[in-house]
Amino acid sequence: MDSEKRIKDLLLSSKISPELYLITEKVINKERITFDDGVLLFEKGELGFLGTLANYIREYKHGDTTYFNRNFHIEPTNLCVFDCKFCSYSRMIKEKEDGWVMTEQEILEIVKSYQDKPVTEVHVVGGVLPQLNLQFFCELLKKIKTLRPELHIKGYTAVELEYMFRKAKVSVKEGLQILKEHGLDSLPGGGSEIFHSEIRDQICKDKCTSEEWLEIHETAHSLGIPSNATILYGHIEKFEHRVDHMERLRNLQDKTGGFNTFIPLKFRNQGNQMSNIAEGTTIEDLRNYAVSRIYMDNFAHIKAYWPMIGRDTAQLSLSFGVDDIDGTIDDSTKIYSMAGAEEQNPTLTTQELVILIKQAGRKPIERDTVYNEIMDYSDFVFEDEEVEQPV
Ligand code: V47
Ligand code: SF4
Repeated sequence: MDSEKRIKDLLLSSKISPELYLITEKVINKERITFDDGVLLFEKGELGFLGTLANYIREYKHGDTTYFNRNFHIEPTNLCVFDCKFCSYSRMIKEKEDGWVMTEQEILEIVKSYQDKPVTEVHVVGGVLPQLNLQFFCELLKKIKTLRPELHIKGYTAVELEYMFRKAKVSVKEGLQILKEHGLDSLPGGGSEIFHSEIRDQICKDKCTSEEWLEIHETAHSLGIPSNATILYGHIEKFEHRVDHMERLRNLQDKTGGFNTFIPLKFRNQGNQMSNIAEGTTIEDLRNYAVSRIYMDNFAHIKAYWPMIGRDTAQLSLSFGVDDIDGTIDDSTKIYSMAGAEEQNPTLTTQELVILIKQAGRKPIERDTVYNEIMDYSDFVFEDEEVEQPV
């Protein structure tokens, strides 16, 4: 795809305003765009324009490569002491009848059930409960590693960690060090939502603050624990809140370089306290991926979480800055299907994921959690795959 020619044609065309022209020049010259530029892109950038810019960046960073990984999720509980207004997943303790809390044995049984499968990562995330404390998770990490030493454990959002460390009366650094010693390899990006207090105070006032979230990730990076970052967009926030969120992450990434990927998460409105808010359109999702790619110049990867947006939008997103579509998840994840995600039963086999990427004209590469290449599937033919014969 000649993204370079397309962006130069864009500059020569009379269709873009002088302000957008200046931003386009910055992108071509690989200069950083400002906060105001980011807001302007959201306000004035139409879909085709943003796609051209984002795809240009995506292709000079990664060419056609599109990453995926083979992982599974463990959600130890859906009970939670917090009360995030957007959460469809948590059953407050008072609604306990719909809730689950897994025992250590039940969690280990899930790990064992993947023993013969070529997964490289387990993602452990869930609600926050006092009994699921630092000691419980240390034991669990140790036992998972005993069962499967090579499995990468990506676990616990900053929200879970802040609560766990506070209750255990250890500092963030001590807590993370202890978890690392027991087998924790990286942190997922959840819990960041929207950092700006005007919004955070309305949607998730009682959980860890933005400053705490950033401190936990900064400390993790300083201890050699990489992490991801997310944004929950498309609800009551304004464009400037999205850019403020990205700005804080971009600044931290300048300092530490410890983030692997940025994952925009589309707000879904079923079964939560914000159901009165309409969900955004697919066009808004694609525009948001594109601005994320343009703004987050020091993040190597932008990930689209396909169970949330569905396979079609995931394919489209690959032309709007996204270079990673996460993993071959089975129905072990419930957070999103309960919120009304596109995929009610989010399962894609490796073969389906590879075909999905190829159909979008991209090159499927299986990665590990930290983006080491495991396998190039460009020319791989699956046993039962029908290969088109040249005419
Ligand atoms: O922080 C909760 C989001 C997040 C809703 O790091 C919702 O690889 C939309 O962060 N509509 C947790 N989103 C999950 C998460 C994640 C997911 C996939 C990969 C990675 C990674 C991280 O889920 C929460 C919140 O932002 N969420 N409810 C909802 N109604
Ligand atoms: Fe609890 Fe997480 Fe749901 Fe918030 S988003 S209520 S912290 S499970």
